Amino acid sequence: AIIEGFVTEDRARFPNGPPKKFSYGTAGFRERANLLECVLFRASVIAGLRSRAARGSIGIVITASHNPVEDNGVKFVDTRGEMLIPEWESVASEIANATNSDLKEVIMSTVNKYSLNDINYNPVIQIARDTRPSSDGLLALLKDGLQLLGVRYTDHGLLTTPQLHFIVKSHNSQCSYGQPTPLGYYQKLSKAFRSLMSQVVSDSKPVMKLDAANGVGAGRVIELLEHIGDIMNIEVYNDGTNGELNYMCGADFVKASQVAPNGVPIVPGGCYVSFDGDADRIVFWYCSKDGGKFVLLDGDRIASLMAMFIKDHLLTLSLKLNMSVIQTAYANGSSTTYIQETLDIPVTFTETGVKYLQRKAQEFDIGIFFEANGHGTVLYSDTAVERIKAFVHNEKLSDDVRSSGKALLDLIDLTNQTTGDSISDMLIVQVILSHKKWSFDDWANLYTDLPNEQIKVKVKDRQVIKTADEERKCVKPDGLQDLIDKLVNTVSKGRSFVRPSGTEDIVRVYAEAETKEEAHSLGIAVAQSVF
Ligand code: NG1
Ligand code: ZN
Repeated sequence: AIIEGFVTEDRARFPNGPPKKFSYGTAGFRERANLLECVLFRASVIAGLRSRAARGSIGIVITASHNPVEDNGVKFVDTRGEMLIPEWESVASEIANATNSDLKEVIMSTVNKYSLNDINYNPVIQIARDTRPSSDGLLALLKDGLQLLGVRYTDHGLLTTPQLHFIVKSHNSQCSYGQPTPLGYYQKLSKAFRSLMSQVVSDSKPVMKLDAANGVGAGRVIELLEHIGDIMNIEVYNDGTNGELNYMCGADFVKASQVAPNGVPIVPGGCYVSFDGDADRIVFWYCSKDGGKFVLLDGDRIASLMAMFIKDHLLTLSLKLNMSVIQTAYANGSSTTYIQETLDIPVTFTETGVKYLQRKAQEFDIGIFFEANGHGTVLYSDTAVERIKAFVHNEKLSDDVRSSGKALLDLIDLTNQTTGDSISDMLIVQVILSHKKWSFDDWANLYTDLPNEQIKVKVKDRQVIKTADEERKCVKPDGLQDLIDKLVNTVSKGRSFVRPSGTEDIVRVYAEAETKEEAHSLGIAVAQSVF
């Protein structure tokens, strides 16, 4: 009867049903905001069903991340704080796409398939949204749906996507991960950060200048500063008061165009950081003191820095844990070489898309995963955490070794293990640089990036391109890979691959080589062969 009422209301509000065919992908449902109304109303039933099936709290975040301000989207956070499990991606798509007359049947078939009528669990849905003007209206539709269904919810207001992931995990872990509130998030991170920074002797406070992409991260960092402002200075720019969301600023813009964003005063040698619109991606950058050259420190750099620091600590503790850095084909070849050869840590490749990296990272005691674009974090297995804890409690340790072990435990607490998190990643990088007494220059000197180029190619049907070997080889159309191989062989340290984008109607071409000119000409030549 409840479902009946919901379906009737759905039909009254959206007599034409969904305005287009949606597909729940890596980015959730993402569209022009005005096309999402029906989807947001139906998101209530999707979340309610998934919550019951998983017998846990589900999160819903209304955001379109680094997309332009006219877009919006909705993503579900599964019970362990991770992305929605694949099986339910199709359930979500089916419900979002059902015609008015099919909706009831589609919902009921899910109810029957998972025997949801037999489950006596009254879920609570955790909700957050970003700063887009359309988010309020979409949120209202979602709430209407939840109320009609009698599903309880907590609206946390404006939060970063990773903060909501943290809250869902905390809620479902009976608070063993943290308190399931924004305050609980700030408290956990700031406690670990303060403890780690207290081990550093320095006469000045670190300063970072933040480009917040005019997104939701700006306000959240200001809230965070209430907890750590006395030991770290974060100057917030692109806070949304003047500029437009993600326009000429933010992590995606800076990574793709490799120039400084608008809206941030540039001081050569200063330390800069850019978030994306929902603060789950982060890149660092600066302009060199001599000559003002723009230098980008992307996700590969962050992964390398974290891997180095963690490995140092494991060596001090003489703890053998199996560790891997997870990358995609977009990782700069120099970072892969540095991690494998200098750090002596194995690198594992996966397809593009955070869910693939995250799943792979779970196979290790310590899995460090980062996309080059700045989305990533570190996952520590329960075994790893227990072994480090047991080690620190050993009575016969020297002070140095014990404090190294404690630092590692604090580092684990400072890490948002649910998903890539700009705020958490920013603090971890600051801790490492402070511990090493390193400048951004020192960090940049770990290795030299190979010049690279990314080109978007519009084709009639991008799905004719099929790839293998974690997208590094092209198997369809016939002959394309041979052509790419030939072109790659014409430049030194060349590497190139093509793949259909999962989020845009284009084919992406990546090329890298020893010089900027070679990377550029290789990219162009490969792009031409895709037509
Ligand atoms: P596609 O469009 O499939 O390349 C892009 C990013 C991914 C990931 C997703 C989700 C690149 C090259 N690709 O995927 O890394 O972040 O968007 O937003 O950056
Ligand atoms: Zn994002």
